[in-house]
Amino acid sequence: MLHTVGADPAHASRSDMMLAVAQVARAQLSERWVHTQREEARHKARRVVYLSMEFLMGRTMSNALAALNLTEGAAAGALQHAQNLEDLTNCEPDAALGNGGLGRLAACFLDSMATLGLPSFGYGIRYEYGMFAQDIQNGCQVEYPDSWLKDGTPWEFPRAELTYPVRFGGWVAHEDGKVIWKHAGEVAAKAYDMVVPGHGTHKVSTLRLWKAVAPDHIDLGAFNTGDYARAASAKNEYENISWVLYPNDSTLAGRELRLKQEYFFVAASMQDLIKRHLHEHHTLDNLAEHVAIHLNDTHPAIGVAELMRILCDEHSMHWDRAWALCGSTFSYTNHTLMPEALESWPVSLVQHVLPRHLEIIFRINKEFLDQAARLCPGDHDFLKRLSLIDETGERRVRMAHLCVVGSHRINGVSALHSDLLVHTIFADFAKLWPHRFTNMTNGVTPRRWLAQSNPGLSRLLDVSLGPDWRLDLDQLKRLKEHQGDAAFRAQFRAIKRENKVRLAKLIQQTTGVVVSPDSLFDVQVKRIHEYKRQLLNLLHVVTRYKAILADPQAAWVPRTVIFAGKAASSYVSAKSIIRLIHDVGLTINNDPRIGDKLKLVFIPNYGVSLAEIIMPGADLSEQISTAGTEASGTGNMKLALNGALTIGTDDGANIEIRQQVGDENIFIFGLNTAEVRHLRITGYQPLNHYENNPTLKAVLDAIGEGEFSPDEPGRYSALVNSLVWGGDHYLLLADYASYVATQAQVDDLYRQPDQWSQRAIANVAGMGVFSSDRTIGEYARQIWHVGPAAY
Ligand code: T68
Repeated sequence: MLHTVGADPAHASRSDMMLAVAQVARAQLSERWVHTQREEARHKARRVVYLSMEFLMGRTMSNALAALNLTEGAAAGALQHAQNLEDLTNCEPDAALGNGGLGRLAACFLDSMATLGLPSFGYGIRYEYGMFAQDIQNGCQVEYPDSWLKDGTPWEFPRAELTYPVRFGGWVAHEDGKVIWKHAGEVAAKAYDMVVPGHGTHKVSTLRLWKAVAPDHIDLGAFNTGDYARAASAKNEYENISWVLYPNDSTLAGRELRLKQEYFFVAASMQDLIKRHLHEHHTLDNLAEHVAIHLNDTHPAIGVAELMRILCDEHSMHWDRAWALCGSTFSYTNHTLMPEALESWPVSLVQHVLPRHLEIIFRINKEFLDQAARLCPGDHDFLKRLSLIDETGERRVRMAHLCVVGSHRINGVSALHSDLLVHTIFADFAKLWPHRFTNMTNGVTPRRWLAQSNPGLSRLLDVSLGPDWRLDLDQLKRLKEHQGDAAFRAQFRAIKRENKVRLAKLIQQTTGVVVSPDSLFDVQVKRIHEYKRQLLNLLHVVTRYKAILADPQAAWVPRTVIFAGKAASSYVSAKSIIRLIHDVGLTINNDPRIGDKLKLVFIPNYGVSLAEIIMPGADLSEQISTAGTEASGTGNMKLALNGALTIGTDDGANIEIRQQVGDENIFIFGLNTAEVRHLRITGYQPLNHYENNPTLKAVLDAIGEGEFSPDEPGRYSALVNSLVWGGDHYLLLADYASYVATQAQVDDLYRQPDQWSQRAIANVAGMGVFSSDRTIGEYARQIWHVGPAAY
């Protein structure tokens, strides 16, 4: 406290205490880190480089203490100062450098890479402002900047010596066979490292984040003349590149600044990895033998062109050789089939920002299309579909195509998703290169999502199975032996209840609504998006509300329906859904005829740390996307791992969860992917469902005519019309009846607490394969060919 925080221990504040504990962990991690780096360099280890625009890390403290085996020591230390460790860890802001699933997956993967001892580097952007903070005012989402760095963070290591220039714009000179990019502007990328501690090992990996800094000379001129305002604005123009995370999940943000962000972090990371490689190997000829570069979605796709530029223009490598090297270095994960999320950049914009890269992309495309034409001569439609350039309308570069031609492996994130990839958006490529396409089903780290978030269940597992499940989640299978033990089930139930009490407190603090921990906690937490169908959930809530009013004496199973999630700031219908949840909640929660039978709450500002409280307290996990739209889902895994039962569609990883837990331990409803496709082809008529199902009609009319918004009766007419008259793109009305009927089965089971616990335990027992250690093991063996370092 005295030496590192500079505070008097006798008068230390809570955040002083937090910083002091962090410094102890930081010092120990530093030692491990330096050792890991030294050994990896000495052994010239083959490394994975994971390029991602997003890393949704959450807090670091508890995870660091657990990795160092310091949790108990820290708790005892805190107690000496009349503090408890939980209050200290709560002082740390989340590092929310991501939108949702994709960013959190990257964070779970870092944890597993370190834990498995894989020599690995994550590279991303050190956003000054992460995912916006969500506030709710009069039921509406309001966004606030997330200034997570305002008080500094004890977890980063600025690397002043690691600064690389990143260039933009200008034009390209071709002089005597040499190519010279006469760039127009340059910004410096400065490295800030975050430690990624492994568990059960002393290995520590690195997350290296880049901050954009104006080059020194920029403001000198203005500064010297005393024009400080101009100096500041010139500086800002450069530094805004790493200023803020784009808060769009699953939609393309086609802005120049976004393209610059993508190139900025890729260019810096490439220079860094090439410098390291040259230092260890003195040639780039063997780059592919020592580095595997992974593209987390298409956001770092420009890396393919950048590596070609470095090899050919800067190191005079022959094009064909460079291209072969590229292909064996890169691999790519696709996270979505949604057309609005598929990145494509106008050719004119790429020309303006990255003129040399555009030339390279054109050449890659030409050679690729020549090759394809030799295989399928005369099939112009085929070539048009394959092209890296979309020529319909304004010409655009298709970034996913660049990734596919530039990678030796391309994977989806669940069995269904990977299968759809090769039958839909990548069908033509799969014809050319079937062996390139594979599946890597997602996983989540059991350290954060069970050991850290659910101490009660962790203790029970330790007693029943021993502590090894943290590093070998398949151990959970052995819970089956305990499922038949009534005393064990009672303990399991007691733990769930404690977690629900904790969640109920959080609900009261954040929403003011008092909910009963004895009610069924029905949870849907994820980004708000039409394809995820929060609105279908809400249709069920309103259905139930009306049914309770119609028959108040029936034996209703009390329910608390819990939502949380952010809507992209510009996504009007998603914001309208948030408001509707609040309006309906206001009506139901204040209706004295309803009491505890039904409550509806929306917990604001969903993020990693809130999720750590919500997941352990859930009974029912809502995974109700239209079949074929949710690539995988990872919240589904976290909830089941914490003993929630899933009600879900035949979509994404739900299908594999069902295979693991068995049909009797999951509630699957609605149309499957083939049925969705068939219905769409044959002509879906939502109006028929509206007219033929009086319950559904009453619910939609109530919402559409203003029963929940009497001050503004037309508030939700557009939302309802988009279902009944607007085509109901995500087929809510088609799945409604099946969903409501399945919810009744959920009630029936919940009436038998012991039966319910048995099935909840079966869910935990089946979650072994959904550890990100399994996922990363597969990537390492099958795609990256990287093994744990043996030192
Ligand atoms: C998610 N994708 C998938 N995208 O929706 C989810 N998009 O099914 C899957 O489990 C998860 O990835 C991990 O594989 C996303 O989260 C984005 O966040 C995103 C961000 C920027 C632009 C487009």
